[in-house]
Amino acid sequence: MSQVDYTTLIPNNVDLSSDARLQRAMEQWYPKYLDWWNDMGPNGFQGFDVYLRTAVGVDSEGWARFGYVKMPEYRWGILLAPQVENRKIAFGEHIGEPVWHEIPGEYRAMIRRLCVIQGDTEPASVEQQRYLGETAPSLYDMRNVFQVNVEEGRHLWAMVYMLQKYFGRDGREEAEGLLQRRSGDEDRPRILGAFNEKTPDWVSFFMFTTFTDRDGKMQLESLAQSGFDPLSRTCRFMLTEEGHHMFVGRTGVERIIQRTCQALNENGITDPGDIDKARSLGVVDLPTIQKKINFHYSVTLDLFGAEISTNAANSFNAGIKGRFNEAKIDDDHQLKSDTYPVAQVIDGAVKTQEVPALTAINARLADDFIGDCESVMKRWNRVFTEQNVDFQLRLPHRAFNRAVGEFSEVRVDPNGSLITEEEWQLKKNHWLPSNNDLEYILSLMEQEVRPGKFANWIAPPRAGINGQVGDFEYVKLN
Ligand code: BYC
Repeated sequence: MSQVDYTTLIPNNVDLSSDARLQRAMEQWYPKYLDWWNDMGPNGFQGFDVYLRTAVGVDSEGWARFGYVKMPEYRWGILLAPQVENRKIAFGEHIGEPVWHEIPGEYRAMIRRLCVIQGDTEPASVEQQRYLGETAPSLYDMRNVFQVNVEEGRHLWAMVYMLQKYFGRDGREEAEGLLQRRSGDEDRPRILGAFNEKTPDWVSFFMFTTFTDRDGKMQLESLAQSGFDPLSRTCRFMLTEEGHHMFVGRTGVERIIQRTCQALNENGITDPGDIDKARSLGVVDLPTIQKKINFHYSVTLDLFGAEISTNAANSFNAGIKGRFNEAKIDDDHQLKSDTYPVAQVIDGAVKTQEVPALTAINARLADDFIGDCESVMKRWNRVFTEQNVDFQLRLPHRAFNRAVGEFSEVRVDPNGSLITEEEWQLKKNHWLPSNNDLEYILSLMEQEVRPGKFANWIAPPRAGINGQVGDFEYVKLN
């Protein structure tokens, strides 16, 4: 297994000490990162021991070690997946050529932009989640949000490494900028829309890690195909950590659904859509869960960019950003004459039309994402079958509530029918969380920190982290 060197200030497996300029740049950035972490990371919990995993190797087996760590002392570092010998560019106009180990001059701006956008999302999510510790429904959940946070911090390191190593002074400036923008800030917002939304409660957190982290997975998978090998390797390792984040989200929502169903059953409530009765039991009512899905799913779809995009076509052509599972796709990987079906507004309705496949890279990635989300919905809906509750959750239509791309100028209901602005205004609170719904969710958020105990609105997990027992003290608060 390729081990990471932990004897140096910055753990790494990139032989950092052999590159004095880079080492100096990273060492100068580190204290600024720590300042940002202390200001914008988990509020009020920096001094406590948290049971965290730290990456100690980069192979798929046994890459992490678990132990108590105070978050500011977490060993962030630079980890790249192992180099694949004789790797060839798998798509675009350079297909079949050896991958690049140095940045190709003509693609400098493109790669820099992708690294900055990717890098910007990582600290943004930490900022969005910084108050969640205060309302954690259990020590298990508290530990999970902190785990997600430190790893998003490391993903920022991954992109800062790319910027500092390959982009000289420009890269240093971008690396500073990543610590200066702030989620939701009017003057210096984060770059992408969803990363300026609030994550004020745990239902939002679980939805975010289900849907928005899943966009992270899709984007990282596409960048992992890159012909620029260092970008590919850094994204491949980031994907190793991403799995747990989506697990936290999916199982978090699953546990909420399970608890609500149990409460409805125990109290003989036969209408699963009865909001008032569910709320009188102090659980999250199922219609509000549906609205939260509608919101987070649609806001996340915007992160794929415009369905038809020349930016995406250019980065595919250049061999810099591929498609999901590029190697498994059975075509010429150049998309010279292929077409791809893309949903668009045509004659007052949402219809699918074939467009040149090269321009539809973003639409295709969104399709892959939607397929992944459908399987999450199946898992969530299975809970209703298990609990014998007559209810189903579903994804809204892809055109619903969009602010980027083909549907950003129209109003569409969750079934995909175009509606007027008037109808939208009348019904939007039936489809998206209203202030009242959000206030109700917030009212449930009370911290539960007794080991093995859980807030009333969420069921315990099926298993502990790293095989720990139910009342394990994941965060030592004393
Ligand atoms: N908000 O051709 P277009 C993650 C801009 S999540 C604001 O439509 P393109 C994570 C776009 O920048 C994954 N602006 O799109 C998850 C462009 O502006 P410029 C993050 C937006 O370029 C949870 C213009 O509109 N990684 O890792 O084909 C926790 C036209 O662009 C938005 C990436 O996204 C928006 N939603 O695709 C932690 C991968 N959408 O530059 C982490 C890197 C578009 O012309 N980024 N715009 O002024 C990319 O691959 C692409 O930039 C995008 C957009 C997919 C984001």
